Amino acid sequence: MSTMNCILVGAPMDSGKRSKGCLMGPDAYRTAGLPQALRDLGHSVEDRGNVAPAPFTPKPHPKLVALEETIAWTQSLADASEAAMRDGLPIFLGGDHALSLGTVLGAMRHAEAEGRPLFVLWLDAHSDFHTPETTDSGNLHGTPLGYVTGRAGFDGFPPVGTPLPQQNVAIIGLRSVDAAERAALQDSDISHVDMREIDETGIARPLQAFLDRVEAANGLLHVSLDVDFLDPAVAPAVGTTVPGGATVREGHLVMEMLHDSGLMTSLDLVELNPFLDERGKTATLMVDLAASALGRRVFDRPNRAY
Ligand code: EXY
Ligand code: MN
Ligand code: MN
Ligand code: MN
Repeated sequence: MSTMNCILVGAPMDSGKRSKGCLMGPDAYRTAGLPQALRDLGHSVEDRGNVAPAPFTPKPHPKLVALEETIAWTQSLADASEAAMRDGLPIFLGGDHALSLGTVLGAMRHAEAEGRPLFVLWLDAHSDFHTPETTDSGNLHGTPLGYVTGRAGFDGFPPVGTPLPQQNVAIIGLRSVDAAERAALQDSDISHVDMREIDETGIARPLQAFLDRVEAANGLLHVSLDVDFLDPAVAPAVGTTVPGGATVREGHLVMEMLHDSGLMTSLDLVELNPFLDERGKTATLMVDLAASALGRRVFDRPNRAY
């Protein structure tokens, strides 16, 4: 990947769940030095500030948390995503994972306009494959992959148009999947890689197999990095921690392989809740991971002199 025009888009979205704090995420990434880290790698950085949701009228829903607000965010983020895709490499600063309802929809629209397929790499402890009908919690941050792959039940949301093909989605890091999602996933063509598989075979093999498919299809690649992909010991600032997550090195290996592939065309950094952080260590790790995806290395290539 050569030097890029990195476009930072703040998405202080907190409507995807009940617990609050992700609204502070965008400024935490800025404070943790993301813009300068990218400039230090030779990239140009355009910070477009924070997106606001489209106008909406709150209407309490018997089950779904902040439905109208989430729909309004989806509308505005899809537009912001499609526009940013035209101008460079968007990096969305979340905000909870419901922001991906809009960022992936915008990437889908852009990919369709380019006549290329979109692929999505979902780095997460959770599959986020619910629909508003299958979720028990009513938290819509557990539904973005259900929405973009065209599952039923998203009445009132922007129409997805041609759904993202399930075989174009890989979820890596799984260790907390609800029964309804598990049933739907097992019947799907989504590549779902759990931590047990990563324990046994390592994270590189399934990731490289997916990247090879993206390259063979001349695809665009949207990467969605949820803080809870990582082990809570190294990334505590998230409301949905699940023990047994990816190590710091597994996280960096994924990002370094993404950079080596040159395939990533947009990136979500989601679910950071600075209110739960320890002296900014999670925000700093996420910035370091983003920098690895944009080319930060100790050495350009391994030293084979040994
Ligand atoms: N599957 C659970 C639910 O739907 O409530 C937990 C979802 C957590 C979602 C976070 C963003 O990854
Ligand atoms: Mn998630
Ligand atoms: Mn998650
Ligand atoms: Mn399966």
